[in-house]
Amino acid sequence: RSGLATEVLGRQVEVRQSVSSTNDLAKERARRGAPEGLVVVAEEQTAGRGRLGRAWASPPGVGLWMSVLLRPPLPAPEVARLTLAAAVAVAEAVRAVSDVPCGIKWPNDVVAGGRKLCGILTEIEADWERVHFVVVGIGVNVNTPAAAFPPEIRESATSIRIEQGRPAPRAALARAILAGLEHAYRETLAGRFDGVLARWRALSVTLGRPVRILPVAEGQPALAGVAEDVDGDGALLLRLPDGRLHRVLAGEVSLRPA
Ligand code: BT5
Repeated sequence: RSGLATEVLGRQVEVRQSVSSTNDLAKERARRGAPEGLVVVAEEQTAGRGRLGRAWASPPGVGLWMSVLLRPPLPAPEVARLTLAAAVAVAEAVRAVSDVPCGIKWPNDVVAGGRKLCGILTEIEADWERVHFVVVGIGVNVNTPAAAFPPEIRESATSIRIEQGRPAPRAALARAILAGLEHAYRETLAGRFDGVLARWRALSVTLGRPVRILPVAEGQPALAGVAEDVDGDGALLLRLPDGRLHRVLAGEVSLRPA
């Protein structure tokens, strides 16, 4: 258990040198009946994934590439709450183990100085009756030097080490994230997601700002407005210029500053 301050998350931990994706390994374990709380961590991912098939750069030895298996008794639409809970856990953990004043960019990024420090990929396996399992994948650039990022993200990505000018302990960060996520998970299951949402709002760098929504699928409108709030399903409420409130679901869009 190596000093974990959690009861459920991390009661089984699988540490790997190199995997394709910790989310894929966690899903494989889940399908074979692995218990809730399984954590998969790898030094390196050779095919780390973001949303919508995007690649996640996961160089060896410098990042925290981690997946958490949950079996939440929640209806599928409420599973998005766990992504917000994870973002809160990461942002608070980064603030606890470093001097980096990070914030949350809706829906799933933790950012510092406008650059991406962490991405979260929540994957769900469910049928029409129930949610079988959820894998929350968390990627944090902890000690990544700028040169280790692929050229195409060198301007948009950052690490704790780049931001504070010295490295941060990966194990302590992982423990803090798991403790925070376990707490937020309990609160969510106990019907107290409001408290998690309040912390999400306090850490948000999106709310109150003008944003543009870029469509990621054919036929979606491009929209501009002011990010007014998020709702209990994690959807962004966008105030349009004509005064209407438009609800935007994560996964459907890409967000840019206006
Ligand atoms: C995400 O997707 O931000 C979710 C990333 C989740 C990664 C974790 S690591 C553990 C687990 N196992 C996995 O295979 N995945 C999870 P999205 O919002 O789609 O953002 C992806 C975009 O972020 C890419 O298209 C790049 O522009 C950028 N990007 C890629 N690698 C990055 C990095 N290391 N740091 C910052 N930005 C990155």
